Amino acid sequence: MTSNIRLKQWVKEMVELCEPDQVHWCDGSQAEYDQICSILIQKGTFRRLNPDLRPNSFLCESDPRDVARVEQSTFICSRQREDAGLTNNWRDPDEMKALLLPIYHGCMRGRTMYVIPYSMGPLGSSISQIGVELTDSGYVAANMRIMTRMGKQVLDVLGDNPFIPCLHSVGKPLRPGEEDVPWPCNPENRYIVHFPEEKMIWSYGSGYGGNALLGKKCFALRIASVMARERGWLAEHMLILGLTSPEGEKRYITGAFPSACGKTNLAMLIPTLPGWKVETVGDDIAWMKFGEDGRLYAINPEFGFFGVAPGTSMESNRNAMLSMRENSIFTNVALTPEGDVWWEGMTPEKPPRLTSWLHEPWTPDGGKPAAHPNARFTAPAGQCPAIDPAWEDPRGVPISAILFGGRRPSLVPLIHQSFNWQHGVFLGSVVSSERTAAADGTVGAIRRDPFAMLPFCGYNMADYFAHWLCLGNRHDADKLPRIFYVNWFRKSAAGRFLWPGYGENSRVLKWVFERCSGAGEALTTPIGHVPAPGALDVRGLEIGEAELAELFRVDREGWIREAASIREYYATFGPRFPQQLYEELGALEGRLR
Ligand code: OXD
Ligand code: MN
Repeated sequence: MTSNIRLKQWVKEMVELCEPDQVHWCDGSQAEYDQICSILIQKGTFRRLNPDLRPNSFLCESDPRDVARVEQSTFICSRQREDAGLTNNWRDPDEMKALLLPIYHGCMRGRTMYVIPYSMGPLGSSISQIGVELTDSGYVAANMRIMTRMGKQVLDVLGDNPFIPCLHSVGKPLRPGEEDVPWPCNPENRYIVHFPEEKMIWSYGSGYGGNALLGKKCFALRIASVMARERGWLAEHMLILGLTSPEGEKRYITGAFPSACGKTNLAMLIPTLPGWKVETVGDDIAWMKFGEDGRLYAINPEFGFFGVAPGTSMESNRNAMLSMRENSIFTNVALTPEGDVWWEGMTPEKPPRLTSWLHEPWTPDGGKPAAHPNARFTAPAGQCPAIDPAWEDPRGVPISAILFGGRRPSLVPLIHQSFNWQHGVFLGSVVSSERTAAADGTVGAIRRDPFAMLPFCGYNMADYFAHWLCLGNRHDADKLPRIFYVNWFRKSAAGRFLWPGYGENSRVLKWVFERCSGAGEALTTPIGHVPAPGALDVRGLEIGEAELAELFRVDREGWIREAASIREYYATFGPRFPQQLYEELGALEGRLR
């Protein structure tokens, strides 16, 4: 097991609290994974997919009430309310513990507690961190083995050092003799709770995704963002990709986009531009530290992809499809009669017959989706054909550019570059997007999601902006990544997308690459630099001059309204909001006049 006294003591206390029938220390082996999956099959949680079509892979349907992250039940329990800020749900930590301890009491009766030691980041990297998740969900244990480096090797690296304790329960204890359900959960009592000072996570009542795989959103973003601020680094909701030019020069780029805006697609993009290559380091989270050379280095703390399945196809994301060809878990997708998976957008033609994610017989004319819009695949990152050779480099990869973006049907051009770091932080602070299905809420409404971190920042976002500004001041401006804002989703007046997206986004990446090399012609506009006419490589692309002009049009009236809406938005952050961002907003208003 382990010699770590703190770990042994904590597990003992949690066993006394939660009263599981058994405790299983995960060693991370294949045999153990196979055994957990067999138990899940016996319980009716997993169904083995046809091994000829999808080797060693499983389908799982959740309780229909437990299908997404639950932001209204997510809490930041800092000692002072101001330290959580106005964008987070805050509760006093002692009050939250007093509320939850009785709820956790006996919550694992009739179940096995899995002890999952896991590393976020390559084992032994100075950027990596270790957590231990206790969970009564076999589904979580199986997914954690794909999503993190987990098991005995982690305990060996941990030694007697501190770790992040993460307690998870589905919140459905079993009475003696009570039969279990395939997806136990407790939708009436859901709590996703973070203690930023103690660096501890308690999650209760949900078995789904970011609520339950605690290494991901809870640790790698909410708790890690707090650690990063304390120690001068960055924990961000960003993809990381490597971009190689036809000349063989390589640059790494990160990108922050709100949930379900195509981060995974961009991370795995197959360029349409001849000679250009994109390789994937990560698709969701980046931890970044400044190196001794003054450059910013990033690692992907995760070991797998937990991607949105609907919309993913061989056309939209071939590399994702190939990543999940085996050894994968599918949640809330549909089942084909042949024993494989299907979801909306996977094939041009809908299959004639399926079993939907609700276990119901499904036909295309029934009017209901076969897969839930937030259905997911869990696939090992190492199976991605385009995985970057340096994706496990403990030093991380040097970052040349940071992209921000979201889904904005109007106003925001295909790409613009910030004038400098501070203006880049301004761009990050105003990221906005149409709502999607990754979290509860009305799909389609525009929501601001600064740095795509609104649901994931573990502390006051005003302080978060200040942290970004401060890093810019503390480091050599020439070595800082260049900052850009992209919008693949601008539409014409007639409501049609102006830009084809997907592999064609490589044209935009090429301009980013050139800008980082000091080349790439730009026009200066009130909102930033946009590609000069002819600077965006559109050779071979069928796009009219009018569409191109519209893609880069800076609509002054629209931006004046946008600036006013930003001013209103900024006021919601309270007194700690950094003055420099008001200066940037004032400068933008001045340029628009
Ligand atoms: C995710 C999300 O699951 O951002 O990655 O919601
Ligand atoms: Mn995400």
